[in-house]
Amino acid sequence: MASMFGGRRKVLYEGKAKIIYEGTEPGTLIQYFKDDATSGNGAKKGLIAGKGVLNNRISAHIMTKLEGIGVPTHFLRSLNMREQLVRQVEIIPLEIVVRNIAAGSLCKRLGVKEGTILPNPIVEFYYKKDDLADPMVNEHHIYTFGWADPYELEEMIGQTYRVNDYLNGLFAGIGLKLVDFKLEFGRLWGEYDELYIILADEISPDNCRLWDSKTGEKLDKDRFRQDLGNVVEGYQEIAQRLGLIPKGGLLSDGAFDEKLAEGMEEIDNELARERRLRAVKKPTKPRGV
Ligand code: ADP
Ligand code: AIR
Ligand code: ASP
Repeated sequence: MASMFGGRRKVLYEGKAKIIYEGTEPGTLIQYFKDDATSGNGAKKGLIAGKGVLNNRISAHIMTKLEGIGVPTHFLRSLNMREQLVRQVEIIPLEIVVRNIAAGSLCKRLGVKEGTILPNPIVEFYYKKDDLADPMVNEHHIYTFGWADPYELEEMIGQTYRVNDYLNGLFAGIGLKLVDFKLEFGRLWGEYDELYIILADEISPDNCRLWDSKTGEKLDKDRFRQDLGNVVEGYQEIAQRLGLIPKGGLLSDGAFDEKLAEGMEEIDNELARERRLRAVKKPTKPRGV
């Protein structure tokens, strides 16, 4: 699917759910949100009309909120209904998963009943490598293979807990349970070569499990993974409860109304401008050497 600006900009990367274009200023990128959906790291493929618009909007909103509580994110501003400008970072090849309620691969792997409330959040790490189906790894793998060092990992875990606390509250307030989610972080170097760890990629129903608090109904990408049907309706419900789209929604006669989506107001980027970055404090020489 082409960008709003046609072929004029350079595609740097095309992933499963997004296209990454060169940004409008140095050090920036444009994330274009596609309607393509995959699961099992590409094993199952599909198209969810309207998903890209909704994910762009939801992720921009959540990143802006997180920035507002002091979590450094890559988000700079939304450009149009499918695109956002972000800071370019060096992606750390790890997926950090947090689980509040048992679901998905945790249930499969350990035989835990889906829906079991976990007494404390579980944090897991996966190596981001499609060819290997993103295998689960631990700190030893991460340090040994140099994907991140202890200072970077500590920073990522700290930020991840903050994101979890904040998002649990945000979603509880709109009648949703945050079952689990996945985060990606990246490195950014400052003027004096100081290192910042920044939340990157997206936070959307593609990488969060969200259940209705009362009925337990699944509203996220599990509708696609498990062939539950009405996938975009689930995403729309989440966006609507977050107050991001008109009351009537963006679907008419069962189809996604691109015209209506185009007319949506731009999101308020006010908070995103007030950004504070905090460098990761590392000794000048690696520990123990
Ligand atoms: P995938 O690569 O898993 O198929 P996507 O289709 O979502 O995923 O592609 C987006 C890609 O862009 C991901 O690989 C993600 O790690 C990367 N990315 C996200 N945010 C940034 C950023 N700020 N700077 C550089 N790369 C990013
Ligand atoms: N996730 C992990 N890899 C890709 C994604 N999107 C997200 C899922 C789910 C959480 O991480 O969307 O919210 C845990 O996934 P799983 O499959 O390990 O149970
Ligand atoms: N993100 C992975 C994929 O797109 C895994 C998943 O979402 O199930 O295939």
